[in-house]
Amino acid sequence: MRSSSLVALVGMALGAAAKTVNYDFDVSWVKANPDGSTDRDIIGINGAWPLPIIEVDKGDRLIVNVTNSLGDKSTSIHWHGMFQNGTNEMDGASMFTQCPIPPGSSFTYDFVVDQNGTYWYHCHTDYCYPDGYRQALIVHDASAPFADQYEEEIVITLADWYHDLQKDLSPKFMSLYNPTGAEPIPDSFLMNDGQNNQFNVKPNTTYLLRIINTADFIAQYFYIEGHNFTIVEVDGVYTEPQEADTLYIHIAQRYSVLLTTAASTDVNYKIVTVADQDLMDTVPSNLQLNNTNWLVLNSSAPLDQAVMTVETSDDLLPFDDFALVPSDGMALLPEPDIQINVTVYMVNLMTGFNYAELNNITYTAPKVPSLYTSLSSDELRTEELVYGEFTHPVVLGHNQVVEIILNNGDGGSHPFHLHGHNFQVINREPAYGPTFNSYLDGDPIGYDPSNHTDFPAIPIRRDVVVLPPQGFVVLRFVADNPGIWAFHCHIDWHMASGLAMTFVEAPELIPSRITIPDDHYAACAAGAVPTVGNAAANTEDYTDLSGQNAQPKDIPDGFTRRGEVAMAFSILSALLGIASLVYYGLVDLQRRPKEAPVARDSSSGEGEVSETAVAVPAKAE
Ligand SMILES: *[C@@H]1O[C@H](CO)[C@@H](O)[C@H](O)[C@H]1NC(C)=O
Ligand SMILES: *[C@@H]1O[C@H](CO)[C@@H](O)[C@H](O)[C@H]1NC(C)=O
Ligand SMILES: *[C@@H]1O[C@H](CO)[C@@H](O)[C@H](O)[C@H]1NC(C)=O
Ligand SMILES: *[C@@H]1O[C@H](CO)[C@@H](O)[C@H](O)[C@H]1NC(C)=O
Ligand SMILES: *[C@@H]1O[C@H](CO)[C@@H](O)[C@H](O)[C@H]1NC(C)=O
Ligand SMILES: *[C@@H]1O[C@H](CO)[C@@H](O)[C@H](O)[C@H]1NC(C)=O
Ligand SMILES: *[C@@H]1O[C@H](CO)[C@@H](O)[C@H](O)[C@H]1NC(C)=O
Ligand SMILES: *[C@@H]1O[C@H](CO)[C@@H](O)[C@H](O)[C@H]1NC(C)=O
Ligand SMILES: *[C@@H]1O[C@H](CO)[C@@H](O)[C@H](O)[C@H]1NC(C)=O
Ligand SMILES: *[C@@H]1O[C@H](CO)[C@@H](O)[C@H](O)[C@H]1NC(C)=O
Ligand SMILES: [Cu+2]
Repeated sequence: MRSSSLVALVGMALGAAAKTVNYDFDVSWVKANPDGSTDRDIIGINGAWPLPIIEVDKGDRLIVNVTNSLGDKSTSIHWHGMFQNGTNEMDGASMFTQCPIPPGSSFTYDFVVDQNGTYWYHCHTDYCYPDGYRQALIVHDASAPFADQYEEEIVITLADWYHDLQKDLSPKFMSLYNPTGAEPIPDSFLMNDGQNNQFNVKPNTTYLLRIINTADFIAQYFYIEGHNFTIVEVDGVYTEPQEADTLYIHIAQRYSVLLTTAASTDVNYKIVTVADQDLMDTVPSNLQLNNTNWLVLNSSAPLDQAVMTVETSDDLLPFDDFALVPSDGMALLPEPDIQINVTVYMVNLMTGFNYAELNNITYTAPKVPSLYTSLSSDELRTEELVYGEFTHPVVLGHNQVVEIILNNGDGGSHPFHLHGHNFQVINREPAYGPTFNSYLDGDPIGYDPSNHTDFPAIPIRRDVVVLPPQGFVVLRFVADNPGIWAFHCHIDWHMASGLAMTFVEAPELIPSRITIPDDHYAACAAGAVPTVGNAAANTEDYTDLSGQNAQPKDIPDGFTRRGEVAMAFSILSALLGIASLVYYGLVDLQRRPKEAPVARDSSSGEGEVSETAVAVPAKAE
C-alpha cells in the first residue's frame, strides 16, 4: 500500500568520463509486508527492503562488497544480463563461477558495465531470490537512440509473492508428496514490491518505462488503459521502435517502452497486470490474478480497479517479441559450427521426487565450482569429462557459432536464460496469442531442420526466451566470451529441480583471462568448498570422477517416462492416501490442455494418466 514516486534521472552528458560506482551490501533478514497481509522475514540490504535500485552510466565500473549477515544461509549475487566479458568470476552463479558466500563472509563483485539498458540483480545460490533478494539494475545511456524522446524514467518491477519462505516451501516442492512437480502457487502479485502504486505523471508527456519481471515463477501481461506505447529495448538490446498495447513478460525478461500520457487530466489511467494462469496447476479462488496500479494525472479523480474486458488471461493478445528488430541491425548468424539439441522433460527418478531434465540429465551441482575446475585442470580443461556428467557440460570452441535447439517435452512454458551472452531467437513455435497452447493437443512437436519457417534476416536478440508449451525455440550466438556460463530455466522451482546445463566456453583461454580474487577463495575456505580438482574434487587424477555428486537413478526399465509418473502416483496413492495429494492441488499428471476440464484426453498419449488421478476432483487450495 505504498505509493511510488517517480525515479527521476538525469542522463550524463555525452562523453562524460566513466566513473566507479561503489556499494556496500550488508545482506540480512528483515521484516516486511509488501501485500498488506502480514509481516514476514525478507532478505534485506543494509537493514532495508525493498532493495536499492542500482544505477550506473554505460562504461562505469561497479563495485559491490557483499557481506552475508543472514546467519542461516549462503548467498551470492548474479547481475542478470551482464556479459561479464573478461570477468567470468563476477557472474555470481554459485558452483558455476564461485563458491556460495557463507554466513559471516564478505565477497566483492567488481566489473565494468559496458552494455545498454535494463537489468536486474538477484541471488543465485540455493533458490534464494524469491525471498525478496532481487532488484533493478539500470544502465543509463545518453547516446541511446531514444534518449531525447522522454522526460523521465519510471522503473517498474513485477513479482509474484509467497507468504511462506523458500525454506518452508522447497521441501514440500521436492517431495514424495509432490510426484508431479506442481509448483507452489504464489499468494499475490507485486509491482515495485508493493500494490496499488500511484505513479504521478504530467499530461501529454513522454516517459521511459523500464519494466522487469523479477518473479520466481509467474509471467504477467501488462497494459495501460487508454494508452499504447512504443517498445525501444528488450533485455538490454535496443530495438527499432515498435508500437504495442499489451506485453507478455516472462520472469527475468525486461522491456523499455516510451509512453506518452493522455493530454486530459480528468481521469487517472489503470496500469493493469494479469498473471498467466496457464503456469499454475490450480488457481485458488482467492488469488487475485489481475492487479491495478495507476498513472495519476489528477489526484482528486477516482482510482478505480480495472474491470477486465476478457474472461481469462488467454484472451489477452500480447505483442510478439519474435517480431522485434534490434536497432544495431545485426544480421542472422551463419550456419552453426556446433549444434546443441536438448529437450526439457519432467520426470520422476528413484527418490520419487519430480525432476526436470535436459535430455536425460538433471543438473546436479559439482563439488568444485566449474570455473575453478577449469582453472585447475591444466590441459584437461578442454575435456567435458572433468566438469562431471551431471553439470551437463558442453565445451564450445572460441568464436564458434553455436545453435541451441531447445525442445519442450513439457506442457508448461519455460523462460530460458543464458549467462554471458544474449542470443538470436531464430525460430519458435507456437507463437504467442491464440495458438500459444495449441501444441498441447497432442504429443510435443520438436524442431525439424528440414521444415521450418524462414529465419528472420535480423532476428531479435535477448537473454531470456519463452519456450512454448510442447513447442520449441532455436537460438544462435557466437562463443566470443571465454568462461563458464549457465543456461537454465529461470523459474526458480525448476532450477531447484535441475533444469540447467553448463557451457564451458573456450576453456583453453580461461586461465589467461580470468583471475580469482583472494576474497573469493576465502569464501570457499570459510564454507569448506574445495577450489581445485575436477567436479568430484579429485586432484590426483582429473579423469577419475568417483565421488562426484550424481543425480538419482532412473526408475527401472519397464516403465515409460510417462508411465513412471503414473507409477509414482499410484504408489503414493496407496501409501499416503489421496488426501495429501489433493492438499497440494495435484490433480492432473501433466498440465492439461486448455480446453480439457481436468484429465487429459485418453487419445493424447499412452497411459500417462492413472485412473486414480482422473477420479480426484480439483480443489482450489
Ligand atoms: C566489505 O565489507 C566488510 C564488512 O563491512 C568489510 O569487513 C570488508 O573489509 C569490506 N571489503 C572491502 C574489499 O571493502
Ligand atoms: C502534446 O504535446 C505536443 C508537444 O509536446 C504538442 O504538439 C501537442 O499539441 C500536445 N497535445 C495536446 C492535446 O495538448
Ligand atoms: C493501439 O494499437 C492498436 C494496435 O496494436 C491499434 O489498433 C489502436 O488503435 C491503438 N490505440 C491507440 C490509442 O493509439
Ligand atoms: C548500445 O548503445 C549504442 C549507443 O549508445 C548503440 O550504438 C548500440 O547499437 C547499442 N547496442 C545494443 C545491443 O543495443
Ligand atoms: C480532477 O478531477 C476532479 C474530479 O474528477 C475534477 O473535478 C477536476 O476538474 C479535475 N482537475 C483537472 C485539472 O482536470
Ligand atoms: C480479475 O480479478 C477478479 C478478482 O480476483 C476476478 O474475478 C476476475 O476473474 C479476474 N479476471 C481475470 C481475467 O483474471
Ligand atoms: C534432437 O533430439 C531429438 C531427441 O533425441 C531428436 O528426436 C531430434 O531429431 C533431434 N533434432 C535435431 C535437429 O537433431
Ligand atoms: C544419457 O544418455 C547418454 C547417451 O545415451 C548416456 O551416455 C548417458 O549415460 C546418459 N546419462 C544419464 C545420466 O542417464
Ligand atoms: C511442417 O511444419 C508444419 C508447421 O509446423 C506442419 O504443419 C507440417 O505438417 C510439417 N510438414 C512435414 C512434412 O513435416
Ligand atoms: C567480449 O569482448 C571481446 C573483445 O574483447 C569481443 O570480441 C566479444 O564480442 C565480447 N563478447 C561479448 C559477449 O560481449
Ligand atoms: Cu521452467
